Amino acid sequence: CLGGSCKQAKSPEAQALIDEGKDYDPAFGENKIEEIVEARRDLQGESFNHQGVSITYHPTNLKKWRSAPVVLPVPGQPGENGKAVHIPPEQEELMKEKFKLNQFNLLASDMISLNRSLQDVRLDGCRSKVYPRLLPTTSIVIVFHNEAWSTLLRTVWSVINRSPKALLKEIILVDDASERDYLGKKLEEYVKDLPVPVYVLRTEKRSGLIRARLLGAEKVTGQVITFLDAHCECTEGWLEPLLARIVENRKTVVCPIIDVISDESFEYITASDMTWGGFNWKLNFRWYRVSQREMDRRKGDRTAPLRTPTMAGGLFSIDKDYFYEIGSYDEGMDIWGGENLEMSFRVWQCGGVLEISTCSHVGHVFRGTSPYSFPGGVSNIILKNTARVAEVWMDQWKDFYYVMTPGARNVAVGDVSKRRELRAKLHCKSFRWYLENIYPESQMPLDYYYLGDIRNLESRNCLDTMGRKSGENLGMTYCHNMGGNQVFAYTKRQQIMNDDNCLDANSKNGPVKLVRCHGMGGNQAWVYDEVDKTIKHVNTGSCLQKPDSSDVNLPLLRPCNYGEGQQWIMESDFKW
Ligand code: LR7
Ligand code: MN
Repeated sequence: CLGGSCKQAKSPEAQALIDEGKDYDPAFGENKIEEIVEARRDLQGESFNHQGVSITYHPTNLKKWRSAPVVLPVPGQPGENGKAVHIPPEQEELMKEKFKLNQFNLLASDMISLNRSLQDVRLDGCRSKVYPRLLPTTSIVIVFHNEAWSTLLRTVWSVINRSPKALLKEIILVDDASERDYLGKKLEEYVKDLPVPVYVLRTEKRSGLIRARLLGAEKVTGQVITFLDAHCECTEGWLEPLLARIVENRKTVVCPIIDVISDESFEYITASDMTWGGFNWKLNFRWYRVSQREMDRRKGDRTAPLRTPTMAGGLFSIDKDYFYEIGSYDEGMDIWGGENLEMSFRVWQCGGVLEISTCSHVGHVFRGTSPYSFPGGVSNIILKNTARVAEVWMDQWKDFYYVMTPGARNVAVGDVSKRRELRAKLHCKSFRWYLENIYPESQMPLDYYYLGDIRNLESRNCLDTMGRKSGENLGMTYCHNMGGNQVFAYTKRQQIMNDDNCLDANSKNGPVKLVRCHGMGGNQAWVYDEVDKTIKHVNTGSCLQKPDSSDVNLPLLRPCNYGEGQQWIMESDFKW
């Protein structure tokens, strides 16, 4: 739908531009380039020098931005308006074959226009928002390794089609040593004809997404760097709210809401605006429900920017100078993983702000498995990257990572002294400060008496989550001294917890379940008596007891009798 076919003319003047083929020039609608250029000129007196360029951030002069032209659906084309693509049964085999190439439905992706239309998924309150008349320009940095043509170029086109042209400085594609022919000369030729400057950089050898992004960032000439993954689709109005937050405070790192593009059908599915980023004891990034505390801080306004404890990592805007001031990335991290939590902790602990702008929506193809190789081994790489995060930023809370992830104790983290120096140089706050002020709802307890395994005095076996989920029974088995499922924290809030889950009982004879910790005491409050070694359930007054012969893996809750079967040892045999 290039040419004028999918563009809606807002005026005769606009129609003329479409007819001339200048249909990506947003010099119509409300977004007149001349107007912006002029406004920049008007405010010269107030501008300051930024990387040798005189620019003006002017947060009080507001206007309603519109990223015309609107991409209209092409009738008959699969996937328009973000709809699912259905593969006819006779192509199912081919579909399965192609799926393996990128771990998403490549056949479906290839059927969809690079310029496909999407719904405007924003909350009503977002559409009428005004933003500073002068926003900084941004360069988009997209790193990729063996990305599919259609997803990569659809990302690029969605940026071009849905960003106000005056704000889009350039798009920088960083090829991280891809092995696919079409990503060579063909890509370079293709991008030459695009209506905004698009550059292709290449890492000399596979360097991983972290170092690839650093390479891209070096070439950025815009005032703000916006990172995207290589399989995204930006929706109407995605960019202005991101840049506007940086105008308010240049130490703000802003993410859009990351919507889901189905890896099966390429359907565009809106994600919740009530979700923020957190992490578990393994230091996996996880989505959790936004806390009531944060809803209250925003006075219940779902269109207000959301302060998030962590970010997913792939999609965000950051002032270019601030990116370097705050330490860009840890160059000691390889291939994939960890950099998202590293930047999240660093931004918060070192005086920045990390937000999700709920008015900005960008879709991302989430997939079940990684399609590419991890030279050196997946787990080694991820464990090492994550250990670097723990070693530099988490103070004693790094113990949670190590007890939970036995493999991590043996990986070589490499030299982290530079990153620790950075932390000192920037006078960054402690992890305790972060947990107290930014993430009090965290899975990691602020204060705890004990972290380790819990062993029954009589059977000598250990409590074990058996890897079970919230709502399932607590288990018990022989002690393996490896941590993981046999590690529990006994907290000052009287919880006995492993990762997200707490021991929980709601009647005096059990069962004892693992239930997502709610932090409110109640059924999750336990008292460990160091003298008689009982673990007493506060609400029922019953005691935790070793399993009986009917089910040797099921710990019981029974009236207290102070026998050895109800005595527990909280002393770890393993060290980390
Ligand atoms: O060696 C590599 N070189 C690369 O250039 C490995 C990957 N890459 C590229 C890759 O082609 C892609 O464009 O890096 C990008 C991210 O890799 P993905 O898409 O395979 O990973 P992901 O979407 O699971 O990654 C999420 O976590 C990563 C941790 O390192 C990064 O932070 C990704 O940017 C991040 N993606 C998102 O935040 C999108 C939302 C996903 C969630 C939650
Ligand atoms: Mn991705």
